[in-house]
Amino acid sequence: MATTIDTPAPAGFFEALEEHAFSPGWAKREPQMWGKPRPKYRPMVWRYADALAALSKSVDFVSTEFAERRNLILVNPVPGNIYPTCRHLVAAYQLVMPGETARSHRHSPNALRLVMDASPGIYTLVDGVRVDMAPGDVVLTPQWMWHGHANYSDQPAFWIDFLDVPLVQNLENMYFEHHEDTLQAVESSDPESPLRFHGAALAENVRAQGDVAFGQAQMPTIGLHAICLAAGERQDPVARIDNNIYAVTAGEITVEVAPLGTVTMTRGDVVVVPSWHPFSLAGGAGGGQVLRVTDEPVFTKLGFRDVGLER
Ligand code: GTQ
Ligand code: FE2
Repeated sequence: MATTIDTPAPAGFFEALEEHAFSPGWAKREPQMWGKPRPKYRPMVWRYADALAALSKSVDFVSTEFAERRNLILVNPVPGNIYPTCRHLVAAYQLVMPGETARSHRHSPNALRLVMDASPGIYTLVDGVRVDMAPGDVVLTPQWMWHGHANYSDQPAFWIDFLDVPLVQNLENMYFEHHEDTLQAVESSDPESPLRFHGAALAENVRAQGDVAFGQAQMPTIGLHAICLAAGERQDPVARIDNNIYAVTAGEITVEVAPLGTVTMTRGDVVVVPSWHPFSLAGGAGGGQVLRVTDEPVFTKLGFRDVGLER
């Protein structure tokens, strides 16, 4: 074993280092490497009913004319955090009232929404193309595509947004701009847009296959899976390298994860399981379906998924 002989630093040595923006690597204020992952974020469940109630109240004093979006961000409840749902992703519940539009903009982050409640006449306008939204649909707005929303139905529209904003912020690549027209003009309509995944088709495919991955061609950083679990069917517990947000799309799903314990979730409820937390999902009474939104593609593309720790 190597031995080191430590002698005191000359007077003023550390102060002089600081002047040159140096810090001694042998005496760090806090360690920067550790033996096992230390997940910063924690598991959390959000209830659709709570979001519906709060968003419905907010209508009295928040209009989409002034707010960029009428949305409630699912902020991971670790001390000091004010935005991310987990390290690389953020989720939000959004409400657009009948007759309202949410103005067109574009940004470097990728985004998608999972439609919870919508009637005919509700659509997202993507680069001037009208893409209709029905309950259960997933509509993608990949990076830098213009997008705005319109509700020309007689019912409120609720959906859940997912974006890779925290990843993009970590990459120092966040930028955003408004469209010169408040809502971009509709140039055409494409109900079968490749950016739209119909809820009905997803539900049917997933009943047959259990797990259906989709949207990978359009979204480089966000993985999407429709997952179906029969009553009592339980996934093996795993601790994943990636971060996962699950939103229940039908039926009942239970999630088991410390420190939450076993939690039963129904349509519109969301759970985040940040990386390295062992967890398992199971079908509740009557079974259920979930949308899994994950940053797994980031780890895969960068080569971090299959090296290192035994997991
Ligand atoms: O609908 O374009 O929840 O840009 C957050 C940022 C929704 C959106 C959010 C957004 C949007
Ligand atoms: Fe947006």
